[in-house]
Amino acid sequence: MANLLVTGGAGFIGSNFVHYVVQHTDDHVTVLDKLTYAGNRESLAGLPVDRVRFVQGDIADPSLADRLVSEADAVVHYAAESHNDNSLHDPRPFLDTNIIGTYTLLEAARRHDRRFHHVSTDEVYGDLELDDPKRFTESTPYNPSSPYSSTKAGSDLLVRAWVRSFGVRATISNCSNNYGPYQHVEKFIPRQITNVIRGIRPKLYGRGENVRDWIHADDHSSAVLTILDKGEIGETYLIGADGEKNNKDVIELILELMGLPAGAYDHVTDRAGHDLRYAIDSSRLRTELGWAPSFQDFRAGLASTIEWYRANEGWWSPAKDATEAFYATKGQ
Ligand code: NAD
Ligand code: TDX
Repeated sequence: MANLLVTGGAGFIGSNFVHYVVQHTDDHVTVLDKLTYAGNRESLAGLPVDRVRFVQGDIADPSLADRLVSEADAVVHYAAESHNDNSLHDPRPFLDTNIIGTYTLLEAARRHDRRFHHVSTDEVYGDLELDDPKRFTESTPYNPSSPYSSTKAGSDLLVRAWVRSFGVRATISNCSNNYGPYQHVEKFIPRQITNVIRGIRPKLYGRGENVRDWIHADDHSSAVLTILDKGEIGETYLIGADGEKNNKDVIELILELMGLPAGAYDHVTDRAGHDLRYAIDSSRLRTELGWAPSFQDFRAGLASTIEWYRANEGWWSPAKDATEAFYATKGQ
């Protein structure tokens, strides 16, 4: 049994991780979350109070970070500004949270010699051509494209430096695109599902050829627990489930599963600097640590995600109008 400090635990992947930990381990969790527009306490509703404690606060607050890190056995660091489109509009919060916030936590982990796991993204590697036979591996050079991905790359490099210079016991994981419950309606899949529920046509950026490598959030959680348990200090592990799909195919599948014709969507203004393709080779995690994903069927996983959004309109509805109003100002 361990005490985990989970930063960003009221966000999409962090909250799925907390649910997963409660179901699959005896660990106790303290969530540290600022509750930005992306955080939602309702995502943690129903969890046992004797297992999960919630603290509202900023990871970049040194005294709060110091106290909570000192009370934990291990830190699992999810908190971030996470949306590429927002980073193109206003990069500053991405620097404050992803860079300074990570630095603040690392300093606390260093002072108290705490195990640290840093959750990052495949976007640090830039993008691939559609026909490139190679996929990202742990040795692919960093080449981030957006303010979001460059701040995540910066945070990864801080973790590596704190391992080497100060002996912090840290690991890093870089995961591909997640889907599942509790994802904010600004993101691609929930935006289209909730558009259809609201009678709005789904919105595809550009021609929709861009490929993302989809993984269910529960598979991301099981991978992070595996790395916490068996990962080698100082090492990086790529997390992916061989789920490459282009955006057009994903929109058409959502429309089919929701009973609408395949062409019932709009092409809208493309994202500036839009990464073409991400693809993960997760061989290292599978062969060295013995991890494997459970969700192999994207169609079934997407269908249950659609059901979740249909059943939980009260969770996503308050954010929907403001999100669409923001996109409308960008022609998206
Ligand atoms: P999210 O935006 O849904 O959640 C982020 C959470 O962090 C929110 O609850 C927010 O309130 C909190 N937060 C933001 N700034 C904070 C601060 N300064 N102090 C404390 N809390 C703060 O993001 P997500 O999609 O769940 O992503 C979580 C992590 O996983 C991020 O580090 C992201 O880079 C990484 N990641 C995401 C994906 C994906 O597909 N979404 C894929 C790979 C990696
Ligand atoms: O309305 C849309 N239409 C559209 O075509 C939106 C919101 C997105 N898109 C496209 C852009 C991307 O090619 O869909 C794809 C996925 O977009 P996002 O959901 O914004 O995800 P992405 O930019 O790929 O980044 C996600 O995966 C990696 C997460 O948001 C990051 O936090 C994570 O690091």
